[in-house]
Amino acid sequence: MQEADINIPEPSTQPTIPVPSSYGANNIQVLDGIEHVRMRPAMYIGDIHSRGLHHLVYEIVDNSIDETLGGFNDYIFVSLNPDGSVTVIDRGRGIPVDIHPEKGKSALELVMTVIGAGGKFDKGAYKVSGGLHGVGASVVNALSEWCEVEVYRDGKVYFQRFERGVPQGDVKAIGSSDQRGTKTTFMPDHLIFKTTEFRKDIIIDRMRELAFLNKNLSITVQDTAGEQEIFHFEGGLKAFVQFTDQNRLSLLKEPVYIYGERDTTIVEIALQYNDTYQENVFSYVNNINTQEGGTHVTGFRKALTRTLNAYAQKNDLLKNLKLALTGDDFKEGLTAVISVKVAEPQFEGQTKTKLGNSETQSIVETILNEQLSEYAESNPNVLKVIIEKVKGAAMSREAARKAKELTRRKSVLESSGLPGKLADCSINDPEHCELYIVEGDSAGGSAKQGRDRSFQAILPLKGKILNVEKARLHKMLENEEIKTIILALGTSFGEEEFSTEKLRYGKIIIMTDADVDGAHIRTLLLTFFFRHMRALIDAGRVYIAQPPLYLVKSGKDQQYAWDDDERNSISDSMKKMQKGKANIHIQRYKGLGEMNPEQLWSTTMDPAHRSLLLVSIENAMEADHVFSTLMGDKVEPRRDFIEKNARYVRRLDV
Ligand code: 0RA
Repeated sequence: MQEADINIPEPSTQPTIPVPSSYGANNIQVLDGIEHVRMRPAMYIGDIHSRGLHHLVYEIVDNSIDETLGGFNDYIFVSLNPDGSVTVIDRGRGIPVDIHPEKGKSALELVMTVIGAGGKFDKGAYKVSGGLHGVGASVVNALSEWCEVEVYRDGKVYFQRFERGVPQGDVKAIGSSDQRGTKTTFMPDHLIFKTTEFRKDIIIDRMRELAFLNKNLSITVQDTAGEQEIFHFEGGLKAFVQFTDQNRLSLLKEPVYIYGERDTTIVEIALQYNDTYQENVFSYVNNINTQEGGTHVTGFRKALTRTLNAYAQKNDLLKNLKLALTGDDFKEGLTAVISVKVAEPQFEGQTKTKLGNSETQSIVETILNEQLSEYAESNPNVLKVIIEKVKGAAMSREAARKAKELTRRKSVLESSGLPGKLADCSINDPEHCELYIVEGDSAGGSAKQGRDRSFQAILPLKGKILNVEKARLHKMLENEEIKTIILALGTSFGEEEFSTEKLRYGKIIIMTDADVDGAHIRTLLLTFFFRHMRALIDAGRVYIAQPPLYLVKSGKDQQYAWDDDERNSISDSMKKMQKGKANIHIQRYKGLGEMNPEQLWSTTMDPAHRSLLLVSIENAMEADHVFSTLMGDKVEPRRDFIEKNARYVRRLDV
């Protein structure tokens, strides 16, 4: 897993950074807006760390995507410039520059300075909006040291410059051009952001995704060295599904592809089956990843189950199967991308990433029913393969049920007892309780002695847990370590029984050694949570403990260091205090067991001093890619991945 997927929680207060006050009294409202954005940036872009920083780029690109959705733009160029600024160019209609009759300012200036003005201009039918997106270019402008916009329109080039959101003069024509489009360059403000360093891989992930979702669009990303990568997929979602499954063995020659329109809704779906047991369904509305699903996904599932079931019945493909297929049987090994374009999307749910429009469900359902039946009729051999896979899932479901019944006694997972290895905490209020999942008995011992037993519980794991990426459900439930974890959490397990409400701890903290084995166990645990208890990650319940890597000692002075830079600066400063005569000793902690209980408490478990990494899944597609690469069957892509990501190896759980 890369750094991109693990985010440090946002501090609740932001520094107050006023805007320069050199801008005329009639602009008070505009200034108030800009000042508010600068005082509370997290309200607009999520946070002021790497995630929020990259969000700036997405905001600008989203405007170009709106032009694309309206049918006016087929090209986006994103450049990470050597000076740290970013340039985004499109070939859309260009932001209008004429003077707004009431405001007396150019439309361009209004778009760039009035918070929320973006939405007041009709930019086409399928506007990107929802979630954090759609706050507009003005927010990016307010959070930039400077920002320059060039508009190519009416044979001319127009230009306007802003500093910390404030126009440095009116828009003016600076040349002629036969092009149309918009070029925006902005320098993120280091007074606002904790980091102003853009990461090419993060930008590329989103640009690739956008290119998959808009097959007529070509996106070029240029890095600081001038290297370019072009993303353009004529196969669109088909290529997206193939990319997702690149590390898995596909059962179909190529994905099934569905496209249809009704009223103003556009539906696009690609799906295929592979030889694993996981389901990977990614859904989008107007190019926004709907993490929480919604009506379009419901419509998809209903139509898939119904159409395939009807086809199998009609063609007598289920004759040896003595049980009825259920919806779950169609999920094993399914990879699908559902992308809908909806004129007025309603976003609901905790993170506003769940589509609520009820008409969309029946539109998706109808289009998929019709076209998948047609596809089935003309591709009987493909359907045979799919139905065999589905039957396999049904039979394994049945086998698991029988095995459970045979043993007669209540399954461990249904029993109310807690696992013997768990050293539970004494208070009962889950919100205030923490479960440390600890690698190995010796570290478990230190943790048990070092903890605050009132609210911290310790669960030591013996060895490696099962790699769930390669195992069917009932195999997983035979695994002792997995059973122990499920029991300790109290959530139960499986589609129907699992419930976050029964979770016995507010925080689940993975604490492993800082070596290769520890990293492996951490990845196995994260794979388990990602594939089977995703709701816990989405609810912000899963954390990674951060034990220090070094103890730097000089006489009585002892300080911990969490990375090499910190170690060096500590030992440098010890030398300076003691005027170069210091006798510095550095201890590298390889395992948690090397720390005594007090050390483990004070560095890693004490809420007043520890730092935890919150595990969050920003991009489910990317997370799936990481896990399938790291934990899947194919060796080659795993090696490539590790080599490519060697740069981030400190955070990469291999
Ligand atoms: C408002 C109205 C029109 C286009 C745009 C905004 C526009 C904004 C951005 C931001 C980046 N690229 C953009 N391209 C267009 C419509 C103008 C018209 O009718 O010609």
